[in-house]
Amino acid sequence: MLSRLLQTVSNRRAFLGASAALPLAPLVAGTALAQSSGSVHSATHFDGMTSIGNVDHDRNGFDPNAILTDWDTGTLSIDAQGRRVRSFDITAVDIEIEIAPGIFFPAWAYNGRVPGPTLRATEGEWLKVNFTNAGSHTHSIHFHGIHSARMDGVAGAGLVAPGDSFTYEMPAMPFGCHLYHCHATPLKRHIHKGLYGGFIIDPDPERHPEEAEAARGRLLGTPENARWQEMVMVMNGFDTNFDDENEVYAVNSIAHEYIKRPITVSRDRPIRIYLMNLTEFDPINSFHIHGNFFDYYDHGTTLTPTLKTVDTIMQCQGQRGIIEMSFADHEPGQYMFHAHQSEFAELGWMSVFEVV
Ligand SMILES: [Cu+2]
Repeated sequence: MLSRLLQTVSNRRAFLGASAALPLAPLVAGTALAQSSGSVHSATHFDGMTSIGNVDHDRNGFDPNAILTDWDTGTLSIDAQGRRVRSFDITAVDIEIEIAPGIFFPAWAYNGRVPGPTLRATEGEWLKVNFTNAGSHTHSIHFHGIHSARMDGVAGAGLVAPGDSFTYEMPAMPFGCHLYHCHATPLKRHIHKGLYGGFIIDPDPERHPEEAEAARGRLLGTPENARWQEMVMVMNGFDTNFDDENEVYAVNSIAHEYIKRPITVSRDRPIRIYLMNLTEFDPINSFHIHGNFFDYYDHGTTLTPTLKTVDTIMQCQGQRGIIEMSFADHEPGQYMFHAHQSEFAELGWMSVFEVV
């Protein structure tokens, strides 16, 4: 047991440069994030706390910088009954991804990315998710939301063999910060391989007259929402040697990515993070911010915070919530955020906000 443990620690540490001065390539200086968020640029600090080299995002086919804000709002139509119907297309594929410099992982991915697309809808709409399985194993999509047993994404209810398709239909209910994942067995293998993503349902202000302003602040496309610097962060881990333990941790899959390219945020606008935990093998993950406190909405299903003025929260696997904070009263600079499990932070789940 001890030798196995030591071997694991040795394996986990093998790819990390403990305190080297890093020759970081100047990546994408000033890359604009989509609409409402900030930008990402190459790091000047914290070089001793990260891995050496850079991941080839072009080869992966997705960029964690873009994943922060690239909501998939699908296609909206009105059906014969006058319902707002929002349709999404998701395809599962086998894909090898680089999760830390030189560390490749044989992933299963929705739409070729890990995490999968961040689906975003409005409370009360009818959702149609057209799922095609182009992978090598049977897969499904199991939504954390309200739906019938027939749409559950388990055996007999939307489990899809390679080459087949299925359309999941459900109401967009309840509003909140949700997620989806494959529910084929063995479950932990199918989740850990990368088949998961964010599922955000914005509140409909008309259904919440007492809290309409707060609801509009959440609803994508409103002026109230545009004030916010919104981003999605999926906490995940990767078992690169298939010993049922993670060797790499991250938010949005790429170890240390947001320390090499800090996420630029403005002091002038509040920050909202849709945070989900899809980490397999470890019972909990956590989020901790330096030099600041935040309000937290567990599952995002309320418009008033469930936790006020905290700087650390934990989530079990499948748990998620919304973090809201502001740097309005702070001096500009780099503020770290990371898992408060030190091991997770050292193995990749370490990030920085560049406050300007
Ligand atoms: Cu699967």
